[in-house]
Amino acid sequence: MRYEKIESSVVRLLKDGKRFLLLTHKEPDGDAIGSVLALSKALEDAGKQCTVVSEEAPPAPYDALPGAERITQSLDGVGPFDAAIVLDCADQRRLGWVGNRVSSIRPWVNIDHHETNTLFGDLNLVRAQASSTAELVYGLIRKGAFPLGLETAENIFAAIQADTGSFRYENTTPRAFRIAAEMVELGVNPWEVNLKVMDVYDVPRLRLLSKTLDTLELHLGGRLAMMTLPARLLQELGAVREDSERFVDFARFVRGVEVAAFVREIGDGKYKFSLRSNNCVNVADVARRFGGGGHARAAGFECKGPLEQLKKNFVDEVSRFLNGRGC
Ligand SMILES: [Mn+2]
Repeated sequence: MRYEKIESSVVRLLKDGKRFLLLTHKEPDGDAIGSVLALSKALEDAGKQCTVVSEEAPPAPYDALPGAERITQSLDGVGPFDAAIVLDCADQRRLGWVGNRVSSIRPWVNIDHHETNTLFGDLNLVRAQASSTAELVYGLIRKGAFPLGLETAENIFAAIQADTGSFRYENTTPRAFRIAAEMVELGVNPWEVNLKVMDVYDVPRLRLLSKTLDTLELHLGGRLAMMTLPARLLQELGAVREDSERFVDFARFVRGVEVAAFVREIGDGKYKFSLRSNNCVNVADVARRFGGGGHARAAGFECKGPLEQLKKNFVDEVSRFLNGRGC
């Protein structure tokens, strides 16, 4: 079905329904949180009831987005719902325990922009060309003529800014700029948003960055850069998982690098690989080989095993991609 047709069905459902459950992926990022907050606020301003649940509380700095305190970690005593709306989530597993608890709710509306989305919803509003999920939320709000107040506008702006790397990444489309400009016209102050949710580091984060940069390794003639973060370092420095967010970019910034990887130990012998690329390798395809997914320029996967073996398998796979693409 065409996107516009599905969009009309979702709008009808949002207009007809009264009570909605909004969900997003675990380890939520700026687009995940901005999108659930924007859509839930617009629906609430239209007289609907929304419950927003995520596996964990919004991590800093996204806990500073307006309305973040409305996100809860409990499903006790809530419902029934007219629909479960899942935002920015490529597959159901990424919901964590919340997904198992609410799978009986129907219909599921899957709103996302990951090219590896598994279309797990009853309605799948998925557009891989979109800069962000917030861009799709904006489309729904406008099409349904739902209220778009300052709080909603700030969340849409912050989400687009987060997913486009402050309007620098390849997904920075004219539409992303147009929506952002419109949000500024509605009263959003980009400088204030930046101070609140972009350039604000706690000291443990900077110390963690310093230690992580020391682990930089180059492979495949300098085309693959890798950094690793052992779990004990977080504890030692009093840092948390979110403090390593976007560290992978520093590996990508190295001149001549095509693929960058940031490997974080997540416990029980498991590791999370965060991948980025600069030009020709689709890292979502690389991640898929290891059971993960994402976007062409930003993807990830989790795996288990001795670190040296995992790294070797990964280097071999990237090598095949680089040779295959002749880059
Ligand atoms: Mn996103």
